Parts: sequence; C-alpha cells; structure tokens
Amino acid sequence: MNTDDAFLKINRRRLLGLATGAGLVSLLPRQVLPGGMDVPGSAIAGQSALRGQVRYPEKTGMILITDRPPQLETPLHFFRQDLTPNSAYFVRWHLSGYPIEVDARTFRLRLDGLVDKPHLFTLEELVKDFDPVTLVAMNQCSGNARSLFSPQSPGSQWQFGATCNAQWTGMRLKDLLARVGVKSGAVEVAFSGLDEWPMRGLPKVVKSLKFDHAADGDVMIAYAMNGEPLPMLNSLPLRLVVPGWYAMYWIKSLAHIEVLKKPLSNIWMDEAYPIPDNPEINEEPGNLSKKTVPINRFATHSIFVRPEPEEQLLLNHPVILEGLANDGGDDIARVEVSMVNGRTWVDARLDPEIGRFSWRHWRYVWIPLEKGRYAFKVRATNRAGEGQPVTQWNRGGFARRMIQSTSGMVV
Ligand SMILES: Nc1nc2c(c(=O)[nH]1)N[C@H]1C(S)=C(S)[C@@H](COP(=O)(O)O)O[C@H]1N2
Ligand SMILES: [Mo]
Repeated sequence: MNTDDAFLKINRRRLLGLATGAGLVSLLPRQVLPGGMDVPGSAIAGQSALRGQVRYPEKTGMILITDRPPQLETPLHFFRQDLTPNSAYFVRWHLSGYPIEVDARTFRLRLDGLVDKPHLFTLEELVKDFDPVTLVAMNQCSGNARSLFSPQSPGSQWQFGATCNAQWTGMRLKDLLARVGVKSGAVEVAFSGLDEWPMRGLPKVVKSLKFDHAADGDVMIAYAMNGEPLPMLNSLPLRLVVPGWYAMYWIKSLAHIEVLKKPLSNIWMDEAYPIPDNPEINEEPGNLSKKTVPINRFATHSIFVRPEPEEQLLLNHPVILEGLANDGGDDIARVEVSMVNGRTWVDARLDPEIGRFSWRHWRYVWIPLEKGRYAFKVRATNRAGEGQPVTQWNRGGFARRMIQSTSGMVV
C-alpha cells in the first residue's frame, strides 16, 4: 500500500497534540456496567446476534465474552469492511489490572537490556525522530473461533470475532534498536505493557521474539490505528505490531522493550500457548501430541461473513456470499466455495490485495433455485500451497484453521 504523506502528517500532528498538549489522553472507568442486553433488530437469527452486547467507552456494541478482564468480540457484520473501525475492534486483556489512563506527558517507553545506550523515549521523540511507516495488517487471537471446537477446549469461547484488520502507523522496531545500539550476543527481544496483576508478585505479561524477527523491518510499534490514536482498551498509546503472527505477540500498551542474551522463559512463553507440532495443528482428545511448539504465524484460513449463521436466503434472489481469507504473509492465491457441502467446489472472486499481511476479501454470487436447507463450505490456499484441513482439534482450542461450513434455510 502506498504511504500517503498527507495522511501521515495529519496523523502525526494529532498524536503530537496528545503528547504535548492535553496530557491525560484517556480515562476509562475500571468498572463498566454492561449497557443491557441489546439484541440487534435484524432479520438474521444468527448466533452472534443472540449473544449479549455491551458498550464500553470508545467502543460500539460489542459481544461480551468476559468483563473482568474485558474480552469483547467484534460482531461479524463489521467484517464486510476491509478495515475494522476502531470502535468495533475486538478487545482482550489477560489481567484485570489493565490500564485505564495514560498521561502522555509523563509516559516513557523504556528500551534497555543488551544495548549500548538504554533509553526512555517520550512519545514526542518516538513520533518526531523516527521515519513513520504504515501497513495494513490483520490481528487475530490464538483462540479465535475456539467455541466451534468439539469437544470444547477451555478458554474464552469466541466465535469468529476475535480478529480485526487495521492500518497501523508508527515506526520500525529495527530503527529503534539501531538508535540504542545492540551489543553482540542478542538472541531475543522481550516486550511488556502497562498492565499488571491486581495482586503483587504474579508474573507480568511478557512475550519475546527472536532477535532477527524483531529486527526484520516488518515488526513495528504503532501509535495510530486507522489514522487515529489507539482506543484505550486497544492499547493506548503504543502497541507492538507483529505482522502475520498471532495476537499474543502484539503486546498492548507497550512500555518496556528489553534486548536479551538468552531466551525468555516464563509462563506466557513456555506454558500458555502450546500447539501440536504439525501443519494441521491437530491432535486427538484421547491421544495428545507429544511434541508441541509455541503458537506462531497465522495459518491459512477462510471464513464466511455473509450469510451469517442460520441466515435465511430467498428463493430465486441472487445473494452475494462473502468472506475473508488470510495466511501468515505469503498471500492468498485461491479461495473456493462449495454450495453442496464440499462435494464440488468453485472459485470465488478475490478483491484486490491491500497488503501482504492484510486479510483478503472474497465474494461469490449465487442464486438459490430450491427451497430447503443449504450447507456451504469455504477453503483457501496460499501462494506457498498451504491449504486447510477438513477436521481439526487441539487441547488449547488454538489456531482454528479447518474448513468452515455454514448453513441455513432457503425460503
Ligand atoms: N500487554 C498486553 N498485551 C497483550 C495482551 C495482554 O493481556 N497484555 N493480550 C494479547 C492477546 S491474547 C490478544 S488476543 C491481543 C488483543 O488485542 P486487542 O485487545 O487490541 O484486540 O492483545 C495481546 N497483547
Ligand atoms: Mo489472544
């Protein structure tokens, strides 16, 4: 995607305004009362429409998964747009001590560890002193669509809305590392945010990347999402963007970066996110994989956005089937849909690409010619030839990537 200079200027001026002027950039009440159960008045009898919606500060009606800490799912219909509005961007914190205010004047990003000149960066320095970069990238929780696994895996029971696509603006982590000078022997870079456990003594959320990955030029620190400062619940003032990798690595409210001389070991790295070490990310409930690896790049996957689950379609009326496909950054090459539950497949049309790490929209026009039940499937293949498995399960309910089905009635 072309960098739009005018956009960058406006955007940077806005953030600088925050960093130098107003000071307190956001303040959220820690306890937010769910705004009642709000069932959208649509004709769609989809599951997502029946789940309770809540409104948090700066957010639109979102599907409540848990409120302490806040886990808010994006309603599916927002995925008809290429970029997810900031107000609808899904929210997930692990700890109930998530930040609810940031003073932009006193905020500092600390960069230390195995470096020549450890530094505390002000927001103003970050915005002014580094070349801005902008990139469209999808983010997705490791547990997105976990609720569809059977038997059920423990953890947040998301449907398809623990993912979003946004345009990120900020600076390359590589440039920041070059500024402080990395000493020889660096193997990893660790990241943590402003969030804390409500009780002392419990381990902070800290994740690391291999040094070469952290310095690859794609990994960035964003100060804007879709041209605006990030919503407080989505990581004001800074977030790490790790294009093509699962969200757990995208540390929110980033406040500390540490260059390490040995690999980080903590519960977030070693225990929290193991996946079976096979391309399908599959294992049997009664026969768990002996070998696991930490979750990493996005697997090739595709979903339906329309029709929504159990949506009724009208006989003889053309419908646009549409959805999203993504992979870890090789690019989607092909999306196929089946209107006969996988017996035969046809190619869907892909929308123009808007970035290697963005999701890709696909569409297919279909005319229902018979009343009764319909059952569709969708599958994607990326440029590296990676397709999707027919079935999948794993103990953590992670990296859902099996072929998706959707069904409903033609009336
Ligand atoms: N500091 C911090 N960063 C974090 C987390 C967290 O708990 N603390 N959770 C991660 C997980 S599991 C997800 S899914 C994403 C959610 O990002 P979002 O709330 O902006 O959608 O943030 C990631 N980054
Ligand atoms: Mo997540």
